[in-house]
Amino acid sequence: MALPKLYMNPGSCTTGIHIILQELDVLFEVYPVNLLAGQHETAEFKALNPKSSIPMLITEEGRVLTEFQAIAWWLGRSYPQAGFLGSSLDDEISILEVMDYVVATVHMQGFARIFTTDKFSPNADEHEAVKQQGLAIIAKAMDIIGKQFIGREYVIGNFSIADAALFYVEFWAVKTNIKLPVNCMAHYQRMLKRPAVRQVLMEEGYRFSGAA
Ligand SMILES: N[C@@H](CCC(=O)N[C@@H](CS)C(=O)NCC(=O)O)C(=O)O
Repeated sequence: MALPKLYMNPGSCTTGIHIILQELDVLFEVYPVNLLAGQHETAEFKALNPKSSIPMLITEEGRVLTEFQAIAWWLGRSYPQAGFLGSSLDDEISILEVMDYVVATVHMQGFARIFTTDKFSPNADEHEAVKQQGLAIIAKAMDIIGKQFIGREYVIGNFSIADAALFYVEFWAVKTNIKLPVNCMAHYQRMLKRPAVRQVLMEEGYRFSGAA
């Protein structure tokens, strides 16, 4: 049977799905999609995913999965022995709550305003204000998320798919010099100590020293 195929771009939100696959020790094929070169807008890519978005995962059976949360959930359900969805309904709800807040708010509302400012306003005079809005959205959301798991090492205690989502926005924050709340910074550093995370970052071309 064919291996699952991950369509990704190093350092993008796809890093979160890459981490889950690596943590699961699943064999998969990597298909880099160069966003800057517009590869996600080609007819070939759109024939697979008309949303033109990554991450995209094509399963062993050939099913095309899109949307971070859907892909992460599919992986969690497909490899239940790993326990990446926790062990109770409470765990599942906490995972979904954090993952959705990370993707829909921190990423799509916050970082999107910083990385793709012109999509929010064609007027260059407004770009600084749009970026500041993005920064405010990120600061508020990360503060809320950080408080949500005080006293726990990971979102639900043990590593789950929500930690991979949280990590990619923490990684972006560190890379763009956005200050993280203490608990999120500790989470980021804890994630960096995980062999699978280090492996993914190395494969995606990042070098880092020590724990942070
Ligand atoms: N809602 C989607 C969006 C993901 C997303 O925005 N991905 C970015 C890369 S980090 C992307 O595909 N950008 C290209 C575009 O939207 O045109 C998801 O959760 O998977």
